[in-house]
Amino acid sequence: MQCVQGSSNVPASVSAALLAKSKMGTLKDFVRVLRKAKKVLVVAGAGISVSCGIPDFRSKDGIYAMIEHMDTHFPEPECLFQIEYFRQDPAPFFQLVRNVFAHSPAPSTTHRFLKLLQDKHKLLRLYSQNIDGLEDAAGVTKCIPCHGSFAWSSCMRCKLRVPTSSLMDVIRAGVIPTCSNDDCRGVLKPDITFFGELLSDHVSTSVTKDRLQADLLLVIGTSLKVSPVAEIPGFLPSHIPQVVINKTALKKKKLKTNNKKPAAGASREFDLTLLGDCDEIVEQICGLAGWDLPRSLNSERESSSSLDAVAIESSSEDDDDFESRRPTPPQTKAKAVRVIEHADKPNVLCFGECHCSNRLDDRHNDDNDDATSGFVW
Ligand code: CNA
Repeated sequence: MQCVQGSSNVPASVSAALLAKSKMGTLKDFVRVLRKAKKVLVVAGAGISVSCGIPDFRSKDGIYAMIEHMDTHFPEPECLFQIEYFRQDPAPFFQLVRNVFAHSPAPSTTHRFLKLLQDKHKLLRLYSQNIDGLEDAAGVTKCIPCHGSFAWSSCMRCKLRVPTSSLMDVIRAGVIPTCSNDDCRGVLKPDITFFGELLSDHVSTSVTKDRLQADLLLVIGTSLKVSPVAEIPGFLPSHIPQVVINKTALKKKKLKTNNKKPAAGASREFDLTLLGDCDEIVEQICGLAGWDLPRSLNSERESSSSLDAVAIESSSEDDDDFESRRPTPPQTKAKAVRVIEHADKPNVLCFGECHCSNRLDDRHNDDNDDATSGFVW
């Protein structure tokens, strides 16, 4: 990986990014950088869908905790998503699907924020680890669902593909869905990447191209425990500002070199960490930027909320002085949320309350979850 160091010969876009990186201590600094950004690369995970009623994996009330209460004999909850275990007995997986995916969730505020970035021609790419298809439902087309999608299922024998929605009645009835071809009857497995399966080559090809174009990285709602997606932040050139929006603090995963040893020297810290609920944080960001979130299907609920406005209107996305302008009628209504700064952690801001001591479920909090095969970058 080639890292760009500060020097008088660096291109203007790189110097701008270096400057932005060095000046990101407040939310306003970040909003200023975001307004100027033209190619935002987003890495997202299960946290952006929690408010849609889909639990994540590793939080204390996440799917791994649910699996521990199921009647299974797995040595680890992760085994439920291991392809080898699925081949032996797909029943526990479909039992979980019944509990978690049987409703019809709508996109979250964060999904709509990502659509907004796309509408503003700022989104370079969304690398989502989610399989729920809610990016699609929100209209985000510049999304790579790195771990596949639950929307379709394929027969494990003859590869017949069917929409998973057509199987939900069977799954809800507690029956394992099988292929409709009489001479086949193979198990129909949702087209998601299980642990032990390879990601599509398309993911690494796309990341390799995008890393040289991105001017800002946002990491939202992921524990960054699953490789290779977890390696994306460490793979981007070091001058690109990197910002986390999450409930738990993150460190960058160390990049492995070709001889599988972690690369030495690279910083594992992000430039700015915004800790709290991602929906609440993106609302604050939009309010400050004067951006209107696209309406959700469920817009009645939003319009009924009595919220303080923090919107600030500005004529140009490149306007450095946007925060000194007078607010025009608010575009985005955001709850007034307390933003907590920390003297000992200048690059961490907490929203609502202090989240610095938030932890994932202890059993899944280790840093060595290389469950999905890594890319060769
Ligand atoms: P994870 O390891 O469970 O991490 C989720 C992260 O999101 C944690 O750091 C949480 O602190 C954070 N988080 C939870 N709620 C919020 C919130 N409201 N606001 C901000 N942050 C929040 O899940 P990852 O995505 O990191 O792991 C990748 C796995 C999870 C992929 O293979 C997915 O397929 C898999 N997964 C996907 C879904 C889905 O599609 N919705 C659900 C559950 C698991």
